[in-house]
Amino acid sequence: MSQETIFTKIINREIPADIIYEDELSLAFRDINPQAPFHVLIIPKKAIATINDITEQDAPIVGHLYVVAAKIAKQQGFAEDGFRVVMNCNEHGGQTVYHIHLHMLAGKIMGWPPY
Ligand code: DGP
Repeated sequence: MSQETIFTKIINREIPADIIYEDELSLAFRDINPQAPFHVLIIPKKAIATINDITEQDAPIVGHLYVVAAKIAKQQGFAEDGFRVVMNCNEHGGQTVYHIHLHMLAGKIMGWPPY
């Protein structure tokens, strides 16, 4: 299942976003409603609606999102102190935009459990 969402419009520069990283497979931009001093969304350029829709073929794309998170952590100086990445799935997971994305949060000590 793949549907166009607001994130496709961000990829296509049809709506603005504060983009901090881009390569052939992915894009990272600041979350419009930050939950930490540093909060970006790392998304694949391929529109995959939810974790449930990820196929074996998509594994390199999904793995790449974590490589990008590691790059951003080093670039932004969060690698040593640490940070959190999380991907929400469907209603109970708190997903609101149906184009998979890693939330990357940093700049404070995170609580656990996350509710
Ligand atoms: P989730 O609830 O896990 O699906 O996260 C969706 C996130 O997307 C949420 O934290 C807010 C963010 N968001 C929604 N619309 C926009 C937008 O137009 N621009 C940006 N930068 N972020 C958005």
